[in-house]
Amino acid sequence: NQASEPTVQSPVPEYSCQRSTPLKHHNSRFCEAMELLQDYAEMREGDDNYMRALAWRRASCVLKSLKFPLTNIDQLKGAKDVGKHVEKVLQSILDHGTSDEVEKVRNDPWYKKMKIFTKVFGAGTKTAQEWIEKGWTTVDEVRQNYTKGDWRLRFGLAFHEELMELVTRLEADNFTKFIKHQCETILPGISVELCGGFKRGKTHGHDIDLLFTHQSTGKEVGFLPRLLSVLESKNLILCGKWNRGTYTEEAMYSDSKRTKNNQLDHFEKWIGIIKFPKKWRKSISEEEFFSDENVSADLNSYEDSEPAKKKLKTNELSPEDIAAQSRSWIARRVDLIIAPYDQYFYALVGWTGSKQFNRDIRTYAKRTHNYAMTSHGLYDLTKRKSLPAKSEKEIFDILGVPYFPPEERNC
Ligand code: TTP
Ligand code: MN
Ligand code: MN
Ligand code: MN
Repeated sequence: NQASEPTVQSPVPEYSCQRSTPLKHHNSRFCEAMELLQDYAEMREGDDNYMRALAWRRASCVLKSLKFPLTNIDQLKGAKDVGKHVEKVLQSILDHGTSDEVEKVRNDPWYKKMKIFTKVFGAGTKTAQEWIEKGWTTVDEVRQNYTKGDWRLRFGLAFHEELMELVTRLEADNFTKFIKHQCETILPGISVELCGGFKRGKTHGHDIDLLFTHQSTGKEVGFLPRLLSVLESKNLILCGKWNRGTYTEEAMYSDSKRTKNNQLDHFEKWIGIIKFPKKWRKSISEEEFFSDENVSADLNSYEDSEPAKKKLKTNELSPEDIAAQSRSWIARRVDLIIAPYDQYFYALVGWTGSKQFNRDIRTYAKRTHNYAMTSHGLYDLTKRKSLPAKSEKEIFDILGVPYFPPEERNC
């Protein structure tokens, strides 16, 4: 009967960016297991674990792109990224429904705590580890005992429960609509695009990623501070940080493309938490939406400061106090990113993701063309020149990768 079972097309394209990866696929139980092992490796230190994490992810991505449910390990013959260790885990799931290795990690007390703590906004693996070493086991315990931490952590802890509640597509659409409406007054012609997981067709997400650009390059300069002033005047900002853009083409040809504060790209952006009116969580009429319409903000008052810090100083209220207040809003994580138009389509690909899709398309660009790909552009390292693109499709064409729409980039 093996002959009648489907097998992968042979050979499977090596990079996930060369394959269609839909959101809903046929192998979620296998992928869930492998991504748990990825997760576990990512939490542990060292280059070996980093490589291990990537290996689990790549294997998971192969399974995600299969057009059929795996029923026999031989169906994977001809697939890259499926080594002996992966096969062992998959075989065990095929035979018993579970894998001992996976279940051992799932029940590992350290893993469980890391899982809880790294979900806190502002907490990476280092902070999570530090909390575990203090002997804390729940976010509540951290909240009662931890007094250090930057504004991210303080708000992340105080608003943890509601930030854990996933943002719905409807909420994301409502927020986008609201921002677009504000933009009409602030800077006509600015374009606003909902990116991230929602762009890839997810119905829920952990935040709202909005990418802005203006077709006449230069017009976008100064826009974000003005938008933030408007949001501030409407009392919609809980906390956040505005970062100036730090892009130089020069840096794209060097090995260290990361910014000083270890950000993934050099765009001007705001990362923060919005006070999301509860009425925006359901379908609402345009009228109701724009009823409290008075953009009276001083459009130039937003300074290069951390509004959260400013707030913490001028406000008597601590994040915990604010969280405890009776209020008509809930906290929602929002990223606002500004891209100059000549970098826009690269920014769009980068901020659409997935994270793994970006990794693979960048590795592919480097290995096959000696191009450095970032969210700012594509840079030919041999000829030392950049390769501009006027659409997403053009980027794929330059690279010689088949074009897949965002819904098929769920690697
Ligand atoms: P996120 O908002 O972190 O992720 P997401 O929108 O895909 O998922 P979620 O629904 O949970 O919010 O990042 C937005 C995009 O930015 C992501 O799709 C790809 C890109 N990105 C990277 O390329 N690498 C990264 O490390 C991160 C955090 C994001
Ligand atoms: Mn985190
Ligand atoms: Mn997102
Ligand atoms: Mn985000």
